[in-house]
Amino acid sequence: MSGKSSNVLLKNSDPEVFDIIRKENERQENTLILIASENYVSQPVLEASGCTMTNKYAEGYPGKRYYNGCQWVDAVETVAIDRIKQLFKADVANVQPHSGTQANMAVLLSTLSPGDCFMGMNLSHGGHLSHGSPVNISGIYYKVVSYGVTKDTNRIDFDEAWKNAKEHKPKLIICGASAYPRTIDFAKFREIADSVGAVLLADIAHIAGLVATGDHPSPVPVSDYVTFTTHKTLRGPRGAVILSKLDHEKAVNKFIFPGIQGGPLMHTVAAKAVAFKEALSPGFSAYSKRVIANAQTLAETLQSRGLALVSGGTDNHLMLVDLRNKNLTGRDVANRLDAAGITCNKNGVPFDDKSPMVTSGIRLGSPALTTRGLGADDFTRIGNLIGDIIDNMNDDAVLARVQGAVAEICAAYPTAFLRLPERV
Ligand code: DSN
Repeated sequence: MSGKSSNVLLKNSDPEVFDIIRKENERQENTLILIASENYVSQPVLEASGCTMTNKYAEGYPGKRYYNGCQWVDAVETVAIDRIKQLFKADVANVQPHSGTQANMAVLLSTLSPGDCFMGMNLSHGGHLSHGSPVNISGIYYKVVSYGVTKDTNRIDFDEAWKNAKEHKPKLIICGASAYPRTIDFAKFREIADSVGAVLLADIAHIAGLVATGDHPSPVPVSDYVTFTTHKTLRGPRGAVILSKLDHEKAVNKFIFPGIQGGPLMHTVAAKAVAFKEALSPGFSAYSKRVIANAQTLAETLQSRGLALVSGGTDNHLMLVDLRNKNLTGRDVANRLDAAGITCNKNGVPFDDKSPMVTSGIRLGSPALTTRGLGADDFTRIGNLIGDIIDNMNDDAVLARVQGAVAEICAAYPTAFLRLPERV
């Protein structure tokens, strides 16, 4: 595969799309990405994502496909499975889910019948759409009870989880979150699940990279199923994985294909294999530690600027800023930061009275900028720039100054690691 010739071809054959991709590259180069669920993949992962395996149909699993010509996609899927099992010390793995929601759906379908009850974390307290939101298939097909965080500590309310489990006897419990800044006690969820005979699914999409390196406790020993996306702290291509115990392998595989997916995206499976090798390296372990240290530096800086953080800080890669004491909405602050070149997302905070399109908070995360090489001093500087914007929401001179500082930081940490010389 020649990055050079393929990109020259794209430029000549479709200048319109070439130009749009070039602009997206520039956006990724010239802004500070603090979206907690995003990252920059390495050049090798990017190369594998764009490989010829995109041409291949491969319904089935290695050694058991419906079409011929699968010898090389079999080989790459086997490598991906072996590496991810090694990384998480898991019995079995399915590396075909296109997304975290599909991974979760396959587990729900393989363990529950429509109308059965399961328990998950309330979306507005940090959970995920696929953990039983009424607008997601998980909340449409099943009866859902939820648990949240306590009002005083904003940490998981285990009393509520125990109480709801006892009262509703869910057949499955999902633990894991997409906006929760604290360590999750998976063993405690196991106890709750055991007390009512429920299956335990840990969705570690956000923290997979931290779990892989031992920087967050692993749910693998105590869970029946573990799902995660591969593109957040794990720093791989867009997609997901399901880990399970040996007994569940057949059912999980059946519900991914033919249950809810058709042909797997074999170019993505190849890129997952490359990312899993990177995650097994000592360098990745150092990266995970820096992700957490940088998040904590950012959190402390924001607090020193009078900003309130949900739960008072962070143990992982993300934090939620509660803007209610500033009388500002998440939407307005996220838009103003974006104008300054700092990209994050508006996010509801626990017990928020504003709609998800407005919100009272923003969510910030350190994985992408840590990949870019930023360290403690940079995160302190960025925290102060965020504080400056929030304290001066209507001041265009402050906006211009922050834009200048963002440009300086971006120039100091080029994303050259993403490019071949002629890449768009
Ligand atoms: N959209 C993802 C996130 O930002 O956390 C969750 O699927």
